[in-house]
Amino acid sequence: MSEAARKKSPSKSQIEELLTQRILILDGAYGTAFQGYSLTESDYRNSTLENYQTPLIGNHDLLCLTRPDVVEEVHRAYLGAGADIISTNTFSATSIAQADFGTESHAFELNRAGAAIARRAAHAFDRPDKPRFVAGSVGPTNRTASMSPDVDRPAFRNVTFDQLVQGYREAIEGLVAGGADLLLIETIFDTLNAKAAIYAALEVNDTLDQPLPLMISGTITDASGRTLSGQTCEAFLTSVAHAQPLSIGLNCALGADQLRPYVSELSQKSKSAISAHPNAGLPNAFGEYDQSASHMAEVVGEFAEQGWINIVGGCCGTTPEHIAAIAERVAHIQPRQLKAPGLDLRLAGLEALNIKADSLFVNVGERTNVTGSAKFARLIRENQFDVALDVARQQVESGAQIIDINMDEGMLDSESAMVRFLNFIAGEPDISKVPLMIDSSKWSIIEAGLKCVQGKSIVNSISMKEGEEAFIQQAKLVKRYGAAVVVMAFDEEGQADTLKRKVEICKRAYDLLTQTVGLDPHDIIFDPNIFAVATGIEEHNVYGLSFIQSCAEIKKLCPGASLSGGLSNVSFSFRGNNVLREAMHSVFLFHAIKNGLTMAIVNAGQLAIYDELPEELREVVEDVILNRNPEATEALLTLAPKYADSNSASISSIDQDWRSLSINERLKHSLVTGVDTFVVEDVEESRQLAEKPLDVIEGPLMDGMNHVGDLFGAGKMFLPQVIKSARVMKKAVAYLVPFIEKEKGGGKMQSDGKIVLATVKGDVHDIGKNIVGVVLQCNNFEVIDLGVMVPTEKILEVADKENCDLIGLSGLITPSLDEMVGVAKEMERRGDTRPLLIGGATTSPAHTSVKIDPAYSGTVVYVKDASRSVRVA
Ligand code: THG
Repeated sequence: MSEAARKKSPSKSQIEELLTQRILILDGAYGTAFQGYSLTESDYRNSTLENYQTPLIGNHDLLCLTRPDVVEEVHRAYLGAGADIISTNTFSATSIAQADFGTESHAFELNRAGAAIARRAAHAFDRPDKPRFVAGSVGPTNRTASMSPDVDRPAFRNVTFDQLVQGYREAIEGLVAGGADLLLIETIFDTLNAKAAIYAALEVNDTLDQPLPLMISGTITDASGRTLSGQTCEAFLTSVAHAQPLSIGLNCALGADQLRPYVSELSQKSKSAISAHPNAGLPNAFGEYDQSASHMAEVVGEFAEQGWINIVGGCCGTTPEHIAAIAERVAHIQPRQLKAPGLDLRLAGLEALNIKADSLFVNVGERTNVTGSAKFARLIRENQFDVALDVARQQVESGAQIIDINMDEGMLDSESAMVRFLNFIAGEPDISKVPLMIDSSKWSIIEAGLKCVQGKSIVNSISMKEGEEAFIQQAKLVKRYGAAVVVMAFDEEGQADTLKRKVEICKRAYDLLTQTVGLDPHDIIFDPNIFAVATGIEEHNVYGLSFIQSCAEIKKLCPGASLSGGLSNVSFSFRGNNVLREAMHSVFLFHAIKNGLTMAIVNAGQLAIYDELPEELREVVEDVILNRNPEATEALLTLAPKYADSNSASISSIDQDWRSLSINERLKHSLVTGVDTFVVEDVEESRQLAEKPLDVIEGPLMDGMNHVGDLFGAGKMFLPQVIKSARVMKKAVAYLVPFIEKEKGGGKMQSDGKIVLATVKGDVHDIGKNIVGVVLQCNNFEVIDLGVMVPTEKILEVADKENCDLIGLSGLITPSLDEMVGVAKEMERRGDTRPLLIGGATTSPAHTSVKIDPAYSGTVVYVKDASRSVRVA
């Protein structure tokens, strides 16, 4: 490497400074540029490459060695067009991608030459007021680490994380040697590949005085707005955030127009600078890109005007003419302002999970644990991984927002079981949408797991049990793999059992992690040890209370950190009596959450509701958990037989007294407890009493759901329970629908209008919306229901295509409010004039009139409940 080239490298802060001053221009396509040179096979060969049997034509990266003049000419054309940053012609120059041509042994040389050529060209154009930068291009390779190339073998991979790291390291070392100023990890279609590239880049950076800033650019392959490996934009952002990239963005795949919503989203959600280098439109029937320079400049110019971007350029099909037009268009537009880092624990599977200080309690599914579930253990032992997947799926369906996976068992090859199961999960989008918690007491198993997950997962766990050195070493790796981490309150002397030791150990670990390791405090989750109580050993009686008290203190001493625990541990001494165990879990959580517990590993399908516990049971359990009197254990043991269940049923099936309540109370009870056993017979009874079948929905059923909403809002119900309620509600509504339709006289009548209904993106709640759909259909409206999690684009496209008269949006959670404002804005931009109907639990007349209405010049109507929807429509 030339020392001059190395010294020239700007630091991250220098470029960051420049990025605040203006939008930087990136170059355009290389492949299409080379096509203009009518190159032949001999152009791809030199003396070292002349004996290859396979054709090398089309392996453009080889030109760095064989026709450096051509490569340099293209660089110069882009520099001449105004590019501040040129990327090296090394997109496929890893040993892994080159292996297709048999040229893998040239990988280092290709990268070194590619960077040197670009550096030479950049030097020639450097001016003090317009420095030029060389971004070493690091492509995705032609293999995917998180997807199987063979449909019949879902856990199979044709490349491993370690192989990718090795290939990337060599390529990056070549780029550094050739004088690259930045590294551009681009066209990411599998985030796990990108994480390997980041891992390699951070390793190489560790050896440099002046680390190379990283630019990261993903690619979206279709209108779903997801990467090829299935991640949403936000999940992708979260999963690569540990790289602390200079910029993050999107390139390739779609043209600028199609990239619009995703660039907007990244811009809202990322803390880094934002880059975009789209294709020149979508390929035409001949595979050519034919969007004109002026059109593309107009589209990305609008991105710039929206304040979304800091770096812009082109990908496939773009030429120096495109880059010149873009440079001119954005020259006087202010760059996007950089944002301060976020204050939440960010996790991701295929979807993002952000846990904020005021977030509700987070459920981590415990069942995918060979020591925690006999069934799961048997399935893994018998190698029935595909069936074992159902255990994971069922946790997610019951409301687990994260799943804990543990393969620690003496008779098992735990490491390979972990890898295999995680690879299986990666192929199941309904499971892998949630972040994973990789649970093992052996670091090697955790590390093997980290190499399989593209999202941002949680390491469970590390501790100081083997001293500070091992702890720091593991924490550094956690950071490099881009995970969050559970830290057990465990030191050289053992597990912390007293309040004092729990707090002291966590604080000591916190200081090491934040000061020595440099971990973001939001990535730290303390587990102050939930131990079994009521074991008969007197010292154990205070364990529950110590944990609960420690939560509040640790929260105070360790700002930013979260708290977790293994809930089912607390009731180990009542194994076999699920009713008692559930009651203990419910009481324990009730108090621990009040003291700041963020999440817990729980049996998501089986959580009792504190308020619904039989009074006498709750009293005694509370005595035990809070250690309120020395006879508590004895009292609980006395009560135990009364609640002992013969068929391991759950608490809600024990108490049948509620059957004697009034019909409305019974419906409410079924909804709150999520028990569907009697709901159909009760709904039928209520229907016979009601004037109209619709009155049952709008009366007792909605009352019941409102009560659920209140309990949820007060933290007395958790997500898994709300999901159970929703299922009961759906069952009730489904029963009533035929009656409602019959009442309308069936048959098709002239439609009074057509409405498209959708629960907005990011939200999965649809009960209210579904009722609106039923009600409207019963009143002669044609309803197109797009379901849940519907992106703005899709709603508006369908509205156009189906010629709808109205658009109706629904949402239950707070972020949906912003999403609705987004829809209104987009309708305004598209010149829509249709009325927009807003409904759902968090929506309000105030928010609708103050935030949504001003964004759209058409009519915006707040619809209080389903019964109003007809008149409004
Ligand atoms: N902290 C952290 N991680 C943990 C724990 C913790 N991981 C494991 C464990 N503790 C949490 N997970 C479970 C899972 C299941 C049970 C308890 C804790 C459990 N299982 C039933 C039993 O053993 O009786 C199994 C019944 C069945 O076979 O279905 O109780 O504390 N960081």
